[in-house]
Amino acid sequence: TSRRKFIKISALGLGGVAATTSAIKMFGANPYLDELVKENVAKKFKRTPTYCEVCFWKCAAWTYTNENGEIKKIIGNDNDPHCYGRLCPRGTGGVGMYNDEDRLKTPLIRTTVNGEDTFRKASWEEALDLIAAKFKAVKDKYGAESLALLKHGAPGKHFEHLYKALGSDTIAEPAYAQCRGAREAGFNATFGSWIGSPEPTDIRDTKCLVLIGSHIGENMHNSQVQEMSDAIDNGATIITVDPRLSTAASKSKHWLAIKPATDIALMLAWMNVIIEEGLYDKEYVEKYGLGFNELKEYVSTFTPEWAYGITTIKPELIRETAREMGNAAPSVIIHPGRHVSWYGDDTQRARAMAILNGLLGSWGRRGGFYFKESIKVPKYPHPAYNHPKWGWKEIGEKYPLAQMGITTEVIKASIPSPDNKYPVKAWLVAGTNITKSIPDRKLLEAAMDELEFMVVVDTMPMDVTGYADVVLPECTYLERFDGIRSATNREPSIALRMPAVKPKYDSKPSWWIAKQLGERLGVGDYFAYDDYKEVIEWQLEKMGTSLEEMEKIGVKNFPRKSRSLYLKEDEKYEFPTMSGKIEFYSKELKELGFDPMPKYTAHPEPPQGFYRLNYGRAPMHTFSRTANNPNLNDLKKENDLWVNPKVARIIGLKTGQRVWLRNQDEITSTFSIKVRVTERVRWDSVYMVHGFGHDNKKLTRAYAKGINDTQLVSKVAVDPIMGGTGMRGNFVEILTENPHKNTEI
Ligand code: MGD
Ligand code: SF4
Repeated sequence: TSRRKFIKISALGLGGVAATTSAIKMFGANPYLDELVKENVAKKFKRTPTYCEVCFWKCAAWTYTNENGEIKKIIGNDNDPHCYGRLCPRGTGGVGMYNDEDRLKTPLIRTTVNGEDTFRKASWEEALDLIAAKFKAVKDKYGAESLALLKHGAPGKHFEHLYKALGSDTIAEPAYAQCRGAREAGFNATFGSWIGSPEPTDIRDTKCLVLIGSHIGENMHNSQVQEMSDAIDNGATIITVDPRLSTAASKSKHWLAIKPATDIALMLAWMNVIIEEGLYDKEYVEKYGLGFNELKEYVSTFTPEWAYGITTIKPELIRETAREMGNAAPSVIIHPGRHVSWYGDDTQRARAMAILNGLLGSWGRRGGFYFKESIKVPKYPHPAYNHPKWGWKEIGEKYPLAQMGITTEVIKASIPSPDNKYPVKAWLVAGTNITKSIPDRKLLEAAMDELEFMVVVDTMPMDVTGYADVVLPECTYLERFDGIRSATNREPSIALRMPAVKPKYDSKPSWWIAKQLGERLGVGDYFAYDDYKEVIEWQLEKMGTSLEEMEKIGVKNFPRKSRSLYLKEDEKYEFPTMSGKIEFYSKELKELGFDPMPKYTAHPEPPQGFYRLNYGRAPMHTFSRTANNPNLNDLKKENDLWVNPKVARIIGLKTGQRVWLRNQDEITSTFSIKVRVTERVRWDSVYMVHGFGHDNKKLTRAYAKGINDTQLVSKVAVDPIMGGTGMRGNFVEILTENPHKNTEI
């Protein structure tokens, strides 16, 4: 049996399923408050600035507390370009993170009682001393590089500082290889810059928005959704390419119900029409583009008729939508998407999107992509970082265009083998529930089993905590200072996060935990402050403001300094690519042995009786982090399985019926899911919202609710260019009988 057996049942008491007053209910179902409500709240309560941590859009907000120090409401900051004064349902429900009675309450240390692994409560002193001793032992024996950090969100920044001080940059996060890495690599290879977050898409002024598997609206990124709704009101054409009738598709002029995994073929056909019919921006392409002739020649055979056979989209529709884009150009956006790790050729799919934008002249144009700008937050002084001998770069060296750590490669490096040159021996996991966010559970468990030590810093007893040797309870974003949010937008802005209330239970902020560990590990001089507040005060002053001012305004906007928002007429602009041009043909990719222009490759299809497992988001949840949040759980308790009526007829399924899923590798879902029969999904796939089906009983609301899609993602198609893990090539069969009837889960 495995040493690091997942601890399912805690020795500690379980909290009751109390229904706290839902902040959302308080103001009705509409999360967007009217001015009157805002004013009333503002009069009655004390307000403290923060920025939201329920997802990574980081909307600036005000936390309102009453005289007893209870949080009553969180409302968007009117001056914030990420939210324009209105939070999404999750942001409003962020108070549930604070109120959740299942929260981690004290440090926990793994122990054995009667041969069973369990956790015991520990003091901070004991837990920190233990971690420091174990980390020191790994550092002394193998080098600091063998300490890996898997992180996401604000806490990660503090531990990154600790790691760099120790001399390790063995750091990775799922937001790269499991999310937007391929998009960044593809756009970087074309335009020379990352898309980043928020995307510099000028949606509010666009005339045509093309969404390719990007379900804005269900995938709730606040200002982007608001801008899209304004664009629709202003008559913009929305074209959505999605095998499923998403909310965005339902608001679109054209819904292209594409056969999954064939998007590159559609985009090549669009290029074909745009070039053949002269719909591209000739002047722009001539002035800024490189390799247009090669592209023209290359796409000449990819006609809409050719693409029809692959995508199932009618040639007339491919032509009509290409003309819509051409007519709107340059105020057109082929949206780069966000979670793009689908089929392993994701960098090339992103390249196809980038090339279309280049042809239509939308980069640097009103209604297309603007030139983003941010303001640098000055670095609080500390000694120079120690240089590691190896780190995330070397671990991911097989993938030439990887620009950040690849989680799955760090995980592989944690399994000893004779050819493993970069042995990882201990992990600190902060703010990421890797058992739900990283595919291939077998590999992950094998790695965790080999580790000499594993620490998890989280606010909740998520599944990942069950594998840790030590669990540290972080306080929520509403109870702490964090780094200043410097936003990249049309205009630069900063936002302050400060505690609205004291940390509940025995929880502590990450900055404090990192400092404590730093002091114990001999790098205390990198943490030359008693309170993170001092760092913020120092930085704000350097930026021409103060903590006092920021407490009052929460967000400060700065004028642009770099250049104009869009390209000027006749502007001589050098793109930050190697050639200084938009690279329709990529010499760099060619030299590295990859296709210089995107190629359509057929991907495996579901075998008889199996359906492609498609997944996405719901507007009231973020990944797995919100499933147990009392307010958000109230809005949606579990995911359901979208099944086409044709499939329902064949199997004999009815809406509301519970089923189990088994994938191509015979992995069966631990829990069941409710069927929803709907025309909105194609007959060759099924669909569910990601982030449900929690295994940890300590999550009293989320445990066993719905299916965990990641459990069924055992096969990944790795992107050879940047190491992303394509996860949409998994197929499931639908089981109507409980496969676990005779086994205890
Ligand atoms: P969550 O699953 O929400 O997201 O992956 P993750 O970042 O792992 O886990 C977040 C964890 O952070 C939770 O355990 C939560 O309790 C904890 N947490 C929340 N707030 C705090 C805090 O203030 N401090 C600390 N210390 N912890 C906190 C996201 C990743 O997943 C991404 S970005 C994408 S796009 C991918 N999406 C995706 C998918 O759609 N399907 C599948 N199958 N896998 C996916 N993986 C990727
Ligand atoms: Fe919070 Fe919603 Fe903004 Fe994300 S989009 S940061 S959840 S308010």
